[in-house]
Amino acid sequence: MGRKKITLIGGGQIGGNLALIAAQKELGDVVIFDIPNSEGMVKGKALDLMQLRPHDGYDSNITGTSDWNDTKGTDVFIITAGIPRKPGMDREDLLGINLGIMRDVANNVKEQAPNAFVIVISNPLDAMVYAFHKVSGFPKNQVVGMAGALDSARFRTFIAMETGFSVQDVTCMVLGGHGDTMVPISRLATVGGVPVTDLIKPERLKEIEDRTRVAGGEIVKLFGNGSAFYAPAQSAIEMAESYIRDKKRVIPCASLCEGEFGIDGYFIGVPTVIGSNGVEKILEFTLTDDEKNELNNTLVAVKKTVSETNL
Ligand code: A3D
Repeated sequence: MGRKKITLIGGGQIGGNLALIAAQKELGDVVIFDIPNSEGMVKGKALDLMQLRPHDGYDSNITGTSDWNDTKGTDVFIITAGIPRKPGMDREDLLGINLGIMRDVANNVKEQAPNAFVIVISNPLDAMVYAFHKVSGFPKNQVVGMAGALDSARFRTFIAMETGFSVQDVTCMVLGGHGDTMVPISRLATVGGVPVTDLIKPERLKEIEDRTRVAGGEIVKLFGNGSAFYAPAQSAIEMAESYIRDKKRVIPCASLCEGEFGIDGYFIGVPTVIGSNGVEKILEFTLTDDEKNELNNTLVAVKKTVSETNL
């Protein structure tokens, strides 16, 4: 058995960092794919990354291409193809352009590697992962969206910043759609097992939840051109690694719900077990009435963006 093949569709800001982290973790050989206009850019990034390896001795090969044939037999695709947000845009503003791109990508992925595990990152995430699933016809265990992993990492970061304790010991989850209606579950957040609700006053915790909901926008405003890329890349790699190494990690992911949490037929952020069979299980648990209401609100938002895909 040779090395795994990880193909990044889109070699921009997130794509470049995905390639770096995948190589550093030696998850497999990495192919960075982009449109013909950006072929030189991804070939250049690949060569630059190849030349970073000697210091630490990673053996992963990294190549850049704009030829779909080079993606044949891929084990894991991570899709960032599309355009990111600019200040003043919300994620939904990207739908028209990114939907066309996702259709093209889904058809090509299906042709080159019908058994691959696919992680979608392109925004608006909840609609894009749905579109990939519909167009490719891939079974639900093979398709997942990255959002909750990042939103939870943001929530963890803000809790660690507030308490001053190690971010490593902060556990929490953010469920729902990847937009301002996402649902940080403070009730279940802990620092080293100690409930956060015993460490941070309710009003302050509410502010931290609110900051989490708009954390992507905070960075978009600071950049002035483009959106976050380091943490999004690491978040998707955690998911890819759990698949490749069959870790069965439990990560909030946009997974296709068929009855779980009372949701049917939509990809939405829920605690998801990722192992060698892809999305292996959604872990359901009892929500409070307030949490149920919040999840309903976020479902309304997800349904709206999905309906705009006409799929
Ligand atoms: P960027 O640096 O612009 O990279 C996108 C790349 O996609 C560019 O290199 C394009 O040339 C390429 N591309 C465009 N069309 C195609 C195509 N048909 N086939 C292959 N490649 C193509 O953006 P980025 O890396 O900063 O962000 C990528 C996407 O991720 C955007 O849609 C962002 O909104 C989204 N994003 C999602 C999250 C989530 O948490 C879900 C977080 C951050 C960004």
